[in-house]
Amino acid sequence: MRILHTADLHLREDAPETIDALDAVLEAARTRDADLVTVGGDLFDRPTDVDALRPALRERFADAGREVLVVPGNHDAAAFRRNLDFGPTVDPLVGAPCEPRRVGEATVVGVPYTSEFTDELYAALREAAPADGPGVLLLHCTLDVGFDRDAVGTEETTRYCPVSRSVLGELGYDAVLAGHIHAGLDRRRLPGGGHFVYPGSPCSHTTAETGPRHAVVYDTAADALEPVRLPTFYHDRRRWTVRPGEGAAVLDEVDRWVADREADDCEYRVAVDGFVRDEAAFGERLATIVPGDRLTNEVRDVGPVLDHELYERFERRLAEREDVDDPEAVRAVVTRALSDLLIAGEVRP
Ligand SMILES: [Mn+2]
Repeated sequence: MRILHTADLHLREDAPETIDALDAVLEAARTRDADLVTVGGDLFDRPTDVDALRPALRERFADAGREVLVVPGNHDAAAFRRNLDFGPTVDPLVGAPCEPRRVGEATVVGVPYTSEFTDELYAALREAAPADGPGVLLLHCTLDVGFDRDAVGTEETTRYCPVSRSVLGELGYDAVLAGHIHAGLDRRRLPGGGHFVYPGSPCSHTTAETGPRHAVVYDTAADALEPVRLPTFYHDRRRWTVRPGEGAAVLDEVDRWVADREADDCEYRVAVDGFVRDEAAFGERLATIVPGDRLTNEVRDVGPVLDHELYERFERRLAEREDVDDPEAVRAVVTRALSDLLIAGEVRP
């Protein structure tokens, strides 16, 4: 069986990119021939969105023609406490502490939103792990790998349902399909060999959620996870530090990076700092590649490096030495090192 997994759509009536992301996920389920779709929490951003969007979603889910298993997350748990109709294909797993579903030969065990991973939940999940056939755990949690606040969206202040890899590994599931971390696709192996995956939000909700977005397909027969790139909206940003003599190479790199993102639905930012031989020429060329409102140009002329007292002292020493095979290579290393120190503020100009 093939399961297409996503989480953290945060559907909002006033955020069309989130609705587009749902369409992209359902389309990916079709093209990747998935038998089942799972949503690891935060399908909706707020309970009010659940009411506003439900009729339209009923139709979308029905058209997708695939069973969809959903667990509530911290954002939409309140809405799922009511008995709502998302159409015949959508099955919210709301039974506490966990609720199993047999789908084909596999068993999917869903954990509705909980702030704590309790002993009771641990015991219930071990009990619910299937003795035969693939076992899949679906939950909204914070894995013990040091995600920072930005990774889960700016509004999150507490750690929901913190759980360690070793505890998850003890539960006896082949795959843990999770939600809550928005930053991006994050796959890990659990002690014992099980898969763990955060797909990341399927479209960027904040500027901290950078880079192309993904869903994943878990193939139970192959016991393999496959990332699926989604053609959805994302934020991206990148900073380059130029060293003297590398201006042209950096401009080529920026050009390729920008062209890739111009071809996508992407809101991006470029920052460039460092030293070049011709600040004006470099700046002009850079401005033809990156639109002004997306660019921060902090590049400075190489003069401060070459005119620096330390550099002049180095040049005098170099001239005295006769055992240097390749003075130009040494010059390049020192120029770069000094420009790095100047940029870092570790050497006074
Ligand atoms: Mn979320």
